[in-house]
Amino acid sequence: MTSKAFIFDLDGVIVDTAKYHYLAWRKIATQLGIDFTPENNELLKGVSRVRSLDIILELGKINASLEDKTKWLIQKNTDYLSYLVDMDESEILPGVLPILQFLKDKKQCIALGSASKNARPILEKTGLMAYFDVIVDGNDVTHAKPNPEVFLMASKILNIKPEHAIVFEDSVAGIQAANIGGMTSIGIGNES
Ligand code: B16
Ligand code: MG
Repeated sequence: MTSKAFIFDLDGVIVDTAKYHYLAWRKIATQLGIDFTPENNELLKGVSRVRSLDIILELGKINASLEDKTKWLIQKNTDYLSYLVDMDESEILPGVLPILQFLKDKKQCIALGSASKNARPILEKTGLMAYFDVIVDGNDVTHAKPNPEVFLMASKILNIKPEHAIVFEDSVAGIQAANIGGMTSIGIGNES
């Protein structure tokens, strides 16, 4: 049988951290007088931290200096990390452990392909690190999703052709990235 690579996104697929990203971004938005709704938050899923701030500023039609942007990015991440302090395996989304264990038992290649720069501490806190043969995250890539770099890097390290890679993703940008990369994409989440 041809070897396959199973590549998992993190936020929204393995753990529900989108709610913490939302709380942290909403604080910044409120400070800036922007009404940041859960619907707006959908625009940030799978999107890098820097691009997320730009989207929020565009929503509020705000021009900001590099200095202010840097300050808000640090504030957002500090706040976000404070929500992760007590994170443990109870935050793993339903169905994740059985599928990871199934793939491990079948000796399939498992990778993480996440835009997050906090991916490794999250995998450690949830006890999932040992399942992953390869981890590619926001610290490793130059181009954010929908650029396929994160997934192509994972399949390359695993020495598996993109057409033999299956990507599990919750974001539009991530599905686009997998499709542009010539991989099979599986959307996770609600239909609407
Ligand atoms: P960080 P994923 C993405 O993770 C999130 O979906 C997105 O909302 C977030 O802005 C991005 O990571 C960067 O996260 O601030 O932790 O570096 O879905 O690609 O696993
Ligand atoms: Mg995601």
